[in-house]
Amino acid sequence: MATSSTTVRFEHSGAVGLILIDSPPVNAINQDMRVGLADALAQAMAAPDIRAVLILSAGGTFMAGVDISEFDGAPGGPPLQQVQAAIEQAAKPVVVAMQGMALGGGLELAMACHYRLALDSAKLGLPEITLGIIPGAGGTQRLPRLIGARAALDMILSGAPITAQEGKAHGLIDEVVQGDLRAAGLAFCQNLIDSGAGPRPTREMQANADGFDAAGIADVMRTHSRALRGRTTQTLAIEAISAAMQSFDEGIAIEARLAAQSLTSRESQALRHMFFAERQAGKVKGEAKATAPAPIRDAAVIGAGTMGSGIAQAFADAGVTVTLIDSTEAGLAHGQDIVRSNYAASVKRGRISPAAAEERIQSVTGSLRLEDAATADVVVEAVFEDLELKQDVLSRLDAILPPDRLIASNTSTLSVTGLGRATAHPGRIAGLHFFSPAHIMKLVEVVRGGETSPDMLAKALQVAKILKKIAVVAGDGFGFIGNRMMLDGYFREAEQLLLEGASPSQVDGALERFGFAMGPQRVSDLGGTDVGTKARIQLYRRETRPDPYFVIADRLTALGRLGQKSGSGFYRYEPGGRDALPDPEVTAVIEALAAERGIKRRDIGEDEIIERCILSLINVGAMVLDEAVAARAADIDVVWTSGYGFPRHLGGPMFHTDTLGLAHVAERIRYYSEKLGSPYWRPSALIERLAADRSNFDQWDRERS
Ligand code: 3H9
Repeated sequence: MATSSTTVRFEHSGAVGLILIDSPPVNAINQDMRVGLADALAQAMAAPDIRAVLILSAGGTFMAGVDISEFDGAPGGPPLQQVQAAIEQAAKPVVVAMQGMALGGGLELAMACHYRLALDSAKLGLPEITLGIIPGAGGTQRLPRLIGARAALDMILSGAPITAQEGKAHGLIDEVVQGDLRAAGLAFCQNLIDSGAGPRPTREMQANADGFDAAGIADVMRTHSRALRGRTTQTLAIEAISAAMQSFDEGIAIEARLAAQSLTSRESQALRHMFFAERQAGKVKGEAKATAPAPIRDAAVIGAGTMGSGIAQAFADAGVTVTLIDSTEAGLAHGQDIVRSNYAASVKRGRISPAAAEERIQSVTGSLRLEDAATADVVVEAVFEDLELKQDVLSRLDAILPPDRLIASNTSTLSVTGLGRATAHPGRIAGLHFFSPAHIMKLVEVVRGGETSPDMLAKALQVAKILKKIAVVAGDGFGFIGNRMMLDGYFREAEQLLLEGASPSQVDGALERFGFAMGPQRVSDLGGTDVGTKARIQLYRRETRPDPYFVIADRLTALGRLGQKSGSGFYRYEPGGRDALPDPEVTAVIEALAAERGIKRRDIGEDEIIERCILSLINVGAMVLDEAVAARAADIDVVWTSGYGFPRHLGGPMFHTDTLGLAHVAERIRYYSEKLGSPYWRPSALIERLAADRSNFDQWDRERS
């Protein structure tokens, strides 16, 4: 039976009224659905032969929550809370049966129903905190009533879904179903009808406050402290859950006020920006999606070093069989050892079963013959970062593989266009710049060489998707997106501050307090100062940079201070220790380098450190955008939040620029440009233009979407 909505239908099935939701891809709740739900419920209540109601949805996802794109406008139609109240106060029992993900407003809708069933594979969660908001459709009031306030706090602060079985154990789910969900739902309704069980409104339940005292709350907060560093939403969530001890109507009014407050926060705007930016990043404007991309079942990875074996493992994790090829037996054995020990560590942490780990290890076959890549659907070259070596390997692969196969290079420094030209089919060469450790890090820069064909670019994006990576398309410039901004902007300025008088721990501390997971010098020590030095040697073959450019890191490399692995770098480390300890020897190195350049050292405050590092990052980011190395400002935000530890709740460097205001940013860059007189502080023309036009990066993106 029709409703006044295109996404909700109403049907009779004997004495059960079926409310059927169908809004692909993820049944996000929008105005049309709210209208439809209200209408269908009214029909069910008005039909004398209907004695129970069953809500079902189509597709693999029960409901992904409220349509996030509606948040910035004034959503029309009945509010979700009104629809929920109508369900909860209905005179006939309302049952919901869930499959796949039941998230946010979707789970909140379910909690307003009288009975809840879930397929055994279903997952239930309130991920609102990841968007910087609190559950605003009764979640903070009904969840404590169903599972207790402490468990509710844990679920709301984590944002992660629980399984159907856990839901049952907590009291969120009445029955876990295997097989036919619709049939199980109808049978459940029939039972209710037969037994005369009526509605069971959650609002009438009492929330269990056990463990929801100051100590209990602090305990839960500690569990999530890493993920919530620098965040504020959790405070509002605690306040809202506390209100669940009051009457339902009082509590729901408090929740509404706090939810509105969270929604307008900059934190929420930033996190919602990131949600869409991450999903948009892998899409290339103006290019049709590959209609039905050929499946990727077999891959080959060339080079069994740390990167190559990590990439091989990422394929194995995605269920793709992979041939790991190295030129030496020792190299191959080392790579296979890395794979094995990574899986052993995952088993130890309980992330994967021993059987699954073994299966994945078996899916990686070692080989010493490049010819064994011949049957692979895709090949990723990850040999040592050396132009001639890579060109040689790529041209040999090009001769071995049929021309419709993608050959991707995991280069982080070399020109993908230049690499492609070493082959007879440059169109099939693209860059897949993984980040280390490749099986863990989410980001992949998909580098489009000057001659990379649209089909092969689409194929490279398909590979990233299969590997469950966040892909960002980057142009073939110096350092692509991320490393260019790191080297010319952020890390370089951090070193400049050291030359001018700041200490490594001062710079790192300031940027960690800004929100980076780790400051630049600690990052260098972790990755190895020599790794940076070697990468820059390759990069200089593309373009050089004026002095001073990483003179400290390069001197430390020359002195054998390679970072944590050698016991000293920008800091010193106790044997086997990871604590970065200040080292007077480093101060002496820095002072000597500063003196050689006539730099007068002085005390530098934390504000200046943060401002100069962040403005440098932003300024180079704008150049990367202006030069079309990045297609969208939002892409840069994705690169920096998922690959370089920029605080996600600030929305990435370009979103953060919009927050600071373009006029302010332009003015401060000009200020430092004049004060420092450094070639690295040339103000970006794009920032100047946007500031003059009273525009910003968000608008810049919108005008081009
Ligand atoms: C909420 O409910 C607030 C309430 O408490 C109170 C309000 C009063 N809205 O991720 P995918 C799109 S807040 C709009 O690629 P997957 C997504 O953009 C909400 N759009 O698929 C993409 O579009 P496109 C709380 C949404 O299979 C497409 O659907 N809920 C929404 O990898 C496919 O998405 C959440 O935070 C949405 N809510 O993962 C859950 N969800 O094709 C957010 C998805 O144009 N969603 N889209 O790029 C997710 O976590 C994942 O999307 C999900 C599917 C796990 C569901």
